[in-house]
Amino acid sequence: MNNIATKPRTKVRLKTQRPKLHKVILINDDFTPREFVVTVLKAEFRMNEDQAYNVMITAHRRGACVVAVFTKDVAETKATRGTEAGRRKGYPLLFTTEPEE
Ligand code: TYC
Repeated sequence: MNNIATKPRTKVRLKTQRPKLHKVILINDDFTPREFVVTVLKAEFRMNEDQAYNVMITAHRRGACVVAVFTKDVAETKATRGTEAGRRKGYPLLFTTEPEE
């Protein structure tokens, strides 16, 4: 076969498939104690005291703070677990998720 006629002219570059990441967002409220928010962040998101305090105080001051990004399933599970931890204590603590751009 004629090599010149059959050789593809464009190289196919396969892009690596990466799952879209989702942000877990901590929402401020007026009722959940600061220390409890820190405890939940440490337990559910494996943060140390300083990391958890900084996320908590940022949400407190600005209204919300991105906690971390995960695949969709993990983000939703962690947000639900964090929200439920507050609910068990009667607090309105809320974690939401949204896809990253
Ligand atoms: N605003 C709360 C308080 O003053 C503390 C708090 C911070 C609650 C962050 C929720 O996502 C939150 N006790």
